[in-house]
Amino acid sequence: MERTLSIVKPDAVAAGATGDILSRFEKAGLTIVALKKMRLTEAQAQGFYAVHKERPFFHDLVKFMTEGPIVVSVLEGEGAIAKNRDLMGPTDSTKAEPGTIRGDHGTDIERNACHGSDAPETARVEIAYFFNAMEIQAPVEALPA
Ligand code: FUP
Repeated sequence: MERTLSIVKPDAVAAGATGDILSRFEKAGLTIVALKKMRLTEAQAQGFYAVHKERPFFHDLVKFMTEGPIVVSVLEGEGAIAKNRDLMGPTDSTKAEPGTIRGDHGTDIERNACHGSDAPETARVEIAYFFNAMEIQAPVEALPA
């Protein structure tokens, strides 16, 4: 079992694509174990993308990520990280096949509709950035009787 962080980005939320995107996760067998809608502050977006802070696109990326609300979720399932990335398609939406989230809802490399963690360690850090333990629904069978 693996967990990954998903973000429906401001472009896709504004376009009314949240439901379509979340439904793709469920149809692929992933379970949404935490979910919230929020609007990032500039500092929160900078913190989330801190690894990119020296990159030329950083300023525009932060501006985009704060332009409107996002929908953040934790997805759980076997191979959840790779499964989510397959559903999303490549970072650059112009290179993403129709049928992928970015192919259907993204515009370019910046306005690319969604985020998904790229490895177990980043998933752990990213999930903790948005959710505390009480906000993540453990499977019912894992709860004490
Ligand atoms: P991904 O793992 O697909 O989210 O992609 P990266 O971690 O490489 O990049 C993070 C975000 O930076 C992307 F979602 C979009 C943005 N980005 C740009 O805006 N321009 C670029 O040239 C590269 C990335």
